[in-house]
Amino acid sequence: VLEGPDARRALTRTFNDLPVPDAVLSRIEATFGEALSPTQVAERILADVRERGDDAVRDWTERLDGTRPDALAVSADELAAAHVPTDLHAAIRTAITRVRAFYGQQPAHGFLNHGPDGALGQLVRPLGRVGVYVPGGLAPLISTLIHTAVPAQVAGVTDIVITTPPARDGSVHPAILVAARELGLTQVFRAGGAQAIAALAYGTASIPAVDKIAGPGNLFVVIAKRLVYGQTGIESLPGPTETLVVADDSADPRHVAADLLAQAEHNGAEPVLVSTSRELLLRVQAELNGQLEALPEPNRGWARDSVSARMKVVLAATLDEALELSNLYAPEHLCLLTRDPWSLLGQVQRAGGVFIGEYSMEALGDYVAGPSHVMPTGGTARFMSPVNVRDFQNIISVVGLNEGTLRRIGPAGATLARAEGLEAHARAIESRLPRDPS
Ligand code: HSO
Ligand code: ZN
Repeated sequence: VLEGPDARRALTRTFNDLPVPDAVLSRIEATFGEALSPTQVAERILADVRERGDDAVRDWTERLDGTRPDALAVSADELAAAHVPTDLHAAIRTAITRVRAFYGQQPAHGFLNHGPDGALGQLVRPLGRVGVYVPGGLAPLISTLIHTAVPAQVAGVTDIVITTPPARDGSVHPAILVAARELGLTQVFRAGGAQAIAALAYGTASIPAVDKIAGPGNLFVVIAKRLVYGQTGIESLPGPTETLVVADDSADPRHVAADLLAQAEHNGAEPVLVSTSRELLLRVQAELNGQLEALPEPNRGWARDSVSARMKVVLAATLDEALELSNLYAPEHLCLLTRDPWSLLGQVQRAGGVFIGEYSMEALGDYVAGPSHVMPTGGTARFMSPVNVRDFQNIISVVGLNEGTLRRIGPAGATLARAEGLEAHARAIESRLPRDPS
């Protein structure tokens, strides 16, 4: 149990110290025959796909995902034939409807004000082509497709390309295909990891280059997204998930443990518990062990790995300190399980999402609450936001002034230009100002 300065130190982090599990390092060594860093691996894959296109994507998919897809594109027949049980199909529709309704409320319009000065404003335009990365390593993240593509569609983007790693038999999970169909999306490609990011950034014969890549992924996906930024846009750098629960003595230890475990079952997750009650911490520990044992495999193994390798438990002196520590950590998810959680909202400064009270568990947010579950991780909530409509639009500034305004503000512009030593700028302004009569 961490306290005071120790807690502060343990919760201080930057994106650059993204945890690299030992298992990842040994897998790299086994695959490449040398000890490369994850960044070196991503760089190699990016360069290869840039040079050799589809063949490189196929080679890396074979090497890393254990299947060699002849056709990278999922065919129209395959898409049409995908089938899931009725309740799952209905749940997919519920999620789409809820996320669409949520983003429909995001103010995302421009303005253009015609006044005495002429016109000034901002045009808002949807991006041209967007790539959505859908993770599929341990679990086919159907909901991630919905939570990334819907805000793009609400923004007005019509050209959306999906990439997702194929299963070992080369297939894409039928639920992902059904979700794509429900969203009206037809471009689905079998590619994961850095090779998918490379294809979306540079384009290959099969996979078109996009203007922006969105969606979460494993360490290699996140690193690759950062490396291709500039070639193409990225919405943020969402990596392994993390949840910070703030709980006081009123919290039900069963709920606290359940919420921590729910996220712990994600690969590489980091559960953090901050409480003002030492007794609660102990009770949650006991609950956590019990609930962990009751989970089926392989989930138990995944969750146990997150809990034993990365979980942090903090005793805070007050709820104020708990919130201060949370803001320092800038969690992807902040869950408030306290007597009066609403009273803490004003103190929340840095988080991807805040989940208030016992009926708003983060797991519900992962699926059907409304806001996208693609939220900033790794401390990037200090400067990034959850996926939203604005990520899929650009703003164009509009300047349409009239002569009177030019006369009024032109001299100031020319003066600033000369102060910068930029004479041609000054003359361009003055060329349309009346000449000084003297
Ligand atoms: N909690 C994950 C997203 C997710 N959970 C998808 C279930 N499916 C990262 O926010
Ligand atoms: Zn989740």
